[in-house]
Amino acid sequence: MSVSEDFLNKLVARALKGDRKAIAKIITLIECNPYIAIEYEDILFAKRHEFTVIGVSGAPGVGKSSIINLLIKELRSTNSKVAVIAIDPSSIISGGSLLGDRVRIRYLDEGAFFRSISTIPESDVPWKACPIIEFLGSIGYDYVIVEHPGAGQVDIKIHDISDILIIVLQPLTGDEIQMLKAGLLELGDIYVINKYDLPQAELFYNIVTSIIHSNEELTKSPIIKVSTISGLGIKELVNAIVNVKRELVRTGVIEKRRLRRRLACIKNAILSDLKAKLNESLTDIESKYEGIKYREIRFYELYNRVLKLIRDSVCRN
Ligand SMILES: Nc1nc2c(ncn2[C@@H]2O[C@H](COP(=O)(O)OP(=O)(O)O)[C@@H](O)[C@H]2O)c(=O)[nH]1
Ligand SMILES: [Mg+2]
Repeated sequence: MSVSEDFLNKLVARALKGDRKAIAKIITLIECNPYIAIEYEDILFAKRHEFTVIGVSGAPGVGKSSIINLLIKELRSTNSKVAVIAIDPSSIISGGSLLGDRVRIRYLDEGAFFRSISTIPESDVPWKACPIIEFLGSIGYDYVIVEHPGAGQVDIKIHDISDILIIVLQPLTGDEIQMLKAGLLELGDIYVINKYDLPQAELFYNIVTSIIHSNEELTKSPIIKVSTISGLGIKELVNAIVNVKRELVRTGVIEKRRLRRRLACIKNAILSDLKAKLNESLTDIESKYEGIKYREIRFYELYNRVLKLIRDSVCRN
């Protein structure tokens, strides 16, 4: 999908006035061709606005969308504008949890925005998510919340793009306890024990708290008891977000995290470029070597030829 500068300028002007159709259109353009975010950086991110990216990670079904729904309501009551991006790894094959997310995220007034981005199962946060996040932040959303299902373990990539990472757990799953013991949870800034209305929640909370707080670096990490049925803990969760953010700003760590997000974005953009070029080169070589007996072709030679093709192609661009 090609796009002209003039067309994009007009769309961005509309998006800045809060026109949802224009915002959705720009997101679709970035989704189809994320490189326009690099090419048209000055147009898309012309307005500078301070925003915070909150990653919400946890196994499918723990209640991420339900929590985000209440978070939107709570944050809107303080007049903050909130955009939500749901990364949906299942949608391509099954139609996915997309519908579930849509159904559960209901508090969408003029200051809130929801969009899901599909990706193939088991893949990381797609790199196109980064410019979309930055775009939403730059046009005036104060919080960009990214929902990402960590398939049983915390996804390192959601960590790379978040300013604040919330890890959601639920009582009574052995998986969760295993994950805690394996030290995979070290990446969170805030922990939520959701479904606190379920039996044994208290016991689970005590186990989780002792594991998390026994980690030297996490002794002060907030662990919030939440039930989206009763609304328990949502105000505390917002307070925890505000406190963590204040600390990140005070210590200057927030700037490091913003740079980390940019670098993760660029790294993934370049990796995806290189992968495409590698595949092109392999196809090219395959046709050139047709008819030659494979025993006559050395690994070393192939390696160098493929590498040269990639280099030539990178230099050409
Ligand atoms: N008992 C209970 N169920 C909940 C709670 N929060 C969410 N659920 C249910 O858990 C299921 C998954 O919720 P969802 O928000 O879609 O989870 P996600 O896959 O992590 O986004 C749904 O059936 C919700 O109704 C809670 O606090 N208590
Ligand atoms: Mg969900």
